This record gives sequence, C-alpha cells and structure tokens, in this order.
Amino acid sequence: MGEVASVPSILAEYVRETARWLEPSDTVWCWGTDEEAGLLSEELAQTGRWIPCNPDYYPNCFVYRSDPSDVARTEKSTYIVTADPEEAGPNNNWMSPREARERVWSLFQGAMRGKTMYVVPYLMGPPDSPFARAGVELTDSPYVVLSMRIMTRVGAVALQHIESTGDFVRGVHALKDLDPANRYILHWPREKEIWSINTGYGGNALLGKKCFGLRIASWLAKQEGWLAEHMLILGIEFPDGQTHYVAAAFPSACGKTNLAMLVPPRRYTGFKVWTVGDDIAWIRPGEDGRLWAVNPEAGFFGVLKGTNPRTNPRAMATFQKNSIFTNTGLTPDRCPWWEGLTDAPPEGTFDWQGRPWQPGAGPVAHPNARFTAPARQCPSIAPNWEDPQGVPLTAILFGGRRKSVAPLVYEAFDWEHGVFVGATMASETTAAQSGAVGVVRRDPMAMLPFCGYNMADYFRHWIEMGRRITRPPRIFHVNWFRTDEQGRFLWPGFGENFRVLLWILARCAGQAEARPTAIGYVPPPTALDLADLAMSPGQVEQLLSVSHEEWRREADEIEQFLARFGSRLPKEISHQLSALRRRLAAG
Ligand code: GTP
Ligand code: SPV
Ligand code: MN
Repeated sequence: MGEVASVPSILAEYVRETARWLEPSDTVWCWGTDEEAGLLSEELAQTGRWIPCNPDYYPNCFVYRSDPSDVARTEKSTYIVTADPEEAGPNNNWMSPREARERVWSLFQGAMRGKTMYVVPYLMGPPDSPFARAGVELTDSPYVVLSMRIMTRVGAVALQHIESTGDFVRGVHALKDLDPANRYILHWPREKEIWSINTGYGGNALLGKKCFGLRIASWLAKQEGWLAEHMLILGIEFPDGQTHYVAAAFPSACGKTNLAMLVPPRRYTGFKVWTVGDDIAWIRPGEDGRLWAVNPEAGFFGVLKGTNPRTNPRAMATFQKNSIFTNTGLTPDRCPWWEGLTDAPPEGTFDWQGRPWQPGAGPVAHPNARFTAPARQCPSIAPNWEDPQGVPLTAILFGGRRKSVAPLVYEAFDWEHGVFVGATMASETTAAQSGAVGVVRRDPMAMLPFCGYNMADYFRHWIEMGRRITRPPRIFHVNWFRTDEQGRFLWPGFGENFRVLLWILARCAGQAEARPTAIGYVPPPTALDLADLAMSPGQVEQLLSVSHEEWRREADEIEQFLARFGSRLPKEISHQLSALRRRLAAG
C-alpha cells in the first residue's frame, strides 16, 4: 500500500471529497502488489468468511462466503440516472438525479465510519491501447479489492492513464449493512459515475465489470462510435496457421466462458482454440473496414456449476492457483466443491454457508458460485490477447438458452437482419441474477441488464455501425440448449460446439452449404460434421428444424416486446419483423 509519488490532482480531490462524506477512519491507496494482497487477505480471514484453500491442491486460493442475501446481481436495484427518463429507456430502471442525491447519496453519509476506504485505480483494456479507459473504485470491501486486482489492471498503469488523459470513471462502493431493501447500484452515464451500496457481490460491486465495462462503456461507445458488448472473444487457428476470431453474446450463465475455453474434439488435429476474453468485448471499426475487439478485463469471474475436467479442462487449469472461489462448498481437506465437479462431495463437506452438508440438505455450492482467476493463467489464453489493437472479427454470434424454437445454428441474411436477430433473441433466466430461473425473456444482444441507455437507440447504433464498416463480420444465432420430448439436451455441447464454429467459419469463407429458411440460413445435416456423435437422423432433424407455427408465436412475442420502445424503435427493426412475418406466411 504506501504512498505513490504522484497522484493526479483531480483524483486526489475526488478521494478527499468522498472521504469527507463517507467518513472512513483511514484511506489506503492500492497498487495491486502481492504484499498488499497478503495484508488484505489476513484482514479478511478474520471475518471467518475468507478461508485459505489447501496449498497442496490450490496454492494461494481462497473460498469466500458472501452474505446469503447477496449472491447474484440484483437487477431491480440497478438504475440509470439521467435527467430525461427516455434516455434510460424501458430496458432500465430510471432514477432522477435529484432523487439519486436525496435518497441514495444520503445513504452513503458516514457509511464507512470506523472502516478503511481503499482507493483502487484500475485500467480497462490493455495498457497503451486506444481502447483503454481508466476507473477508480473507492470501496470498504477487501474482497472487492482482492477481486479487482485479478479482474482489472490495478495501480500505476491506471494512474498514468489518468494523469495523461485527465479522464476516469468515478466509482464508490460501500457495503454498509447489506440491507437488500436499501441496495442500490446507480449509474450516471453523462457524469461517468457509479454508486453502489448495500451489496458486496460480483457485478454489483466489482465496478469495473458490468457497471463500467458495459453500462457506462455502452453509453460512451454510442457517443464515440464503438461498441461495448457482453461477448466472449475467441480465436480458431487452422492447421495452415491462420487464425479467425469470433465474438459471441450469450446471456449470463449461458455458455460464454465455456465456449471461450473450448477444447476441439480429438478428431480435429491441427486446430487450436485461443481464448481472448470470456465476458466483455470492446469493439471498434478499424482502418481496414473490419471490426476489431479487445477484452477489457484481466481476469475471469466464471460460473462453477457444471465445470469439471471433462466440460471445461481449461477453466479447471486456470483457477488452480491465485484464485478466489465465491460461495462454493469446502471439503474436509479444504478444497472448493460445487455441483458437477464430481458425482458427490466427499464426506464431511461444508456447504456454501459453512454448514456441515448432508445428502438431501440442498445444494453444496450456491448455483451462482463463481471463480475469480487471472486470465494469463488460462492454458489457451491467446498469445495476442493483450494486443493494443485487438483482434479482427470474422463472425459475431448471438445465442440463448432455448428448450425449443431456436435451431442449433442459423446465419442472418445480412447485417441489418443480424441486428434484428440480436435485438429479438430470448433466453431462459439463470441463477446469475436474483429472481425466477428458467423463465424465457427477451434479452437483446445479451445486453438487457447491461445497456446503459435506451435500447431503441442502441439498436440504431448497431445498424449505423454496420454502415460504417466495409467488411462486416457475418452474424449467426446459436442454441446449445434445445431439448427433446424427455427434456434431454439434443446437442452434446461444450467441446462439440467446435463443429458448429467450423460451419460458421466455412460460411464466412463462402465454402459451406446452407438452406434458406424463414429465419435465416440453416445448415443441412450434411453440411455439419457430425461424425462420432452417435446422433440419430431424427435427432439431427429436430435440432435443426424451424417450426413456422412456433416462429409465428415468436413473432407475436417479438412484436409485443418491440412495442415497448414506441416510436423510438428504428424503422429498420420493424421492417425486419414484417419481412420475417412475410417469409413465415409464404412457407
Ligand atoms: P456469465 O459469466 O454469467 O456471463 O456466463 P457465461 O455465459 O460465461 O456462462 P458459462 O460459460 O459459465 O456457462 C454457464 C452454464 O452453462 C454452466 O453451468 C455450464 O455448464 C453450462 N453450459 C455451457 N456451455 C454449455 C453447452 O454447450 N451445453 C450445455 N448443455 N450446457 C452448457
Ligand atoms: C453475469 O451475470 O453476466 C456475470 C457475473 O458475468 S456478474 O459479474 O456478477 O454480473
Ligand atoms: Mn456476464
């Protein structure tokens, strides 16, 4: 910790001002060093909620138990603060600046009394990248500091950026008493400011991630002509040495981390999959007319449920040291455990709240239990993942968790149709946000909880971006989650998704067959390599089928959803809906 030679005066002023209101007993600057992490860890261990793992299996790893009432993002407590409610749009909770100051800022008064305020300067994006932006998080949570130093680039690199640009996103976070009724996560896009209180979990509290990386960044991106998206980025290296990059937007807990870390099936010798990012992509038009993407984060905050050496060996390798396990169980030999890791937990395992677990006693880990691990530890991390220019995109994928309706994969007819496909996608809700699980909701571009402004304007921005580039990536929709009548997944998923990626890249190269349907181009079964999968022709047909009856109902739901945006909805989107209806009627 200690002092730094030069703190930019605008930052020093922000810290002093905030401290006057929050009244911490002391203020500590964080530099992201190992020594600092050790001190924070010792302090956090005293709470009994931060437990060092067995260093023989998990060196420098910790299990962290959050408050049981604070285990996932809370969308109902998340607001966009603007003078004009129309600017926030029907996709956001809106609060007026006056109410924010009177109702929420007052909660911060004295909120850090008797506690330490940590100052965490952080950089989003690779250092020296035209994409890079700085933020500062003032927090009273050592867990947040320990997480931010994994998820972002903390310390001098951020201060230098602030010093040279004079620009940073202000963020203040206070645990207060974790009262869910007074929990607020407020975003001021124009002021570039974030206030978070009465929560300490993930996307609510690690302000670089969803708050800055998506909500504030999406607004900045709209102003400045780029895109901030809830997307993974991966590279596929072909046996000839060429690498193609794909970005994919799936809603929370719908498979981004897994796809980003995919291991190609054995039969694809000579192919490699490289991980660039697993959750956020900042995307800019390049001088060559293509879109270029960076991962602004430095770590992964990934879902543990279902993760094991078979489904995601690369995640398993990534988090085997220097990592945090939030809300997992703890085995008697002090290793984290979660559902799907092995068939059953060892005898004597404690659950995510530290209670001795018995069979039948409910889940061992919380369903939204997550690992926090440095990206550089990923065995498949792309050698160029920190390239300041990013990587050029060949394809963009949208996808959701749909038991029915959406086939395994289809290609949009063109950019505008692709924007429509993204704008109207739907998915079943997961444990990543509090509320009901398994409910189908529209989640445009997987950004419903993360777009920091009116989504009608966001759709327009997407359409305009397409006009500004001469070599747009092709757009696809995928669904790994279609089920049969017995509710079993029709598609094996995980590593086998590589087969779908190969069809997608072959389409981009103009080399694969496709059948035009009402919703887009669908591969005929013969265009997909399904060797060794033991799928019956009936299953394959079901997986790829497009039911006009289901899609007419889908079109009705889409119409209802789009109606919420009123006259602000770009006409291109309504035209796409009419065109879809015409194609469905014709078929
Ligand atoms: P966020 O971090 O919340 O944004 O989620 P994410 O999109 O990165 O989700 P992630 O890859 O962590 O996957 C979430 C869940 O989906 C896990 O329980 C996985 O086991 C499961 N999953 C991922 N890929 C597949 C797949 O191809 N098929 C099936 N059936 N399940 C999958
Ligand atoms: C998500 O919910 O999409 C996440 C986890 O990636 S959190 O950071 O908590 O938002
Ligand atoms: Mn996410």
